[in-house]
Amino acid sequence: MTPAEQKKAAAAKAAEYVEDGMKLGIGTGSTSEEFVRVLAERVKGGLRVIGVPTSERTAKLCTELGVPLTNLDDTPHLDLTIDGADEFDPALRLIKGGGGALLREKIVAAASDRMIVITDATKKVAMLGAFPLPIEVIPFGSLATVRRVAEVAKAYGCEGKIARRADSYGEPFFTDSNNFIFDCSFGRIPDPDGLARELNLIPGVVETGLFIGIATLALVGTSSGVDIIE
Ligand code: ABF
Repeated sequence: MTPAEQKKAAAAKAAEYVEDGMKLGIGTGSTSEEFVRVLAERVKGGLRVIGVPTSERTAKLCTELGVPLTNLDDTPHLDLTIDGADEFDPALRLIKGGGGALLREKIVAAASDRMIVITDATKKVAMLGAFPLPIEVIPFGSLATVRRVAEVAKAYGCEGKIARRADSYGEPFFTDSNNFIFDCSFGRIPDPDGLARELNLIPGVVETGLFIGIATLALVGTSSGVDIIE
């Protein structure tokens, strides 16, 4: 299977974990979009679920396809979140945020009893870091914040280019919460737990794309089927 087919297969498998009456967190990205399509078919067939989308983009697709939506103010406790990832390691630690939705993704996943990650096989790595780590930063004083990010990262064995994300017109990219994202090309992150903990203590850092201790299961499309990793 191609990576696109692997994403579809992982998304279809994830739909098997959705039960009638569930309150769902619904992720962002191309794999999550495949999941929304499968979920919408099941909703048409009578499945009763309600979802909290992790981005405006996902909300739009759900609305177009008839997946009922709510928000965390009305529904603060979710049964299950299903979302993609940019990388995951054998301990199910993730890098997310390539799509810019990491803050809402983490809030929604943290409000859920379980999080299932759906990916193609290319996302599986022995060590996190080849994918640039996104860090969401308050615009005020962002360069000072990022200077501190670089110092902390260095102390955890991570060095490399840190660049503010731009949109397709070269303008600063703003998240759904109106913050900047800085992409950190570290290459390798030897201690993701320590790095995540320390980065979250820096004033001005809103969240990092390191999801640690959050995912409970990964459904990974491969050339021959879907691997289930716990
Ligand atoms: C979201 O979409 C992100 O956290 C992650 O960056 C990305 C994965 O994208 P895709 O499913 O398109 O590979 O889940």
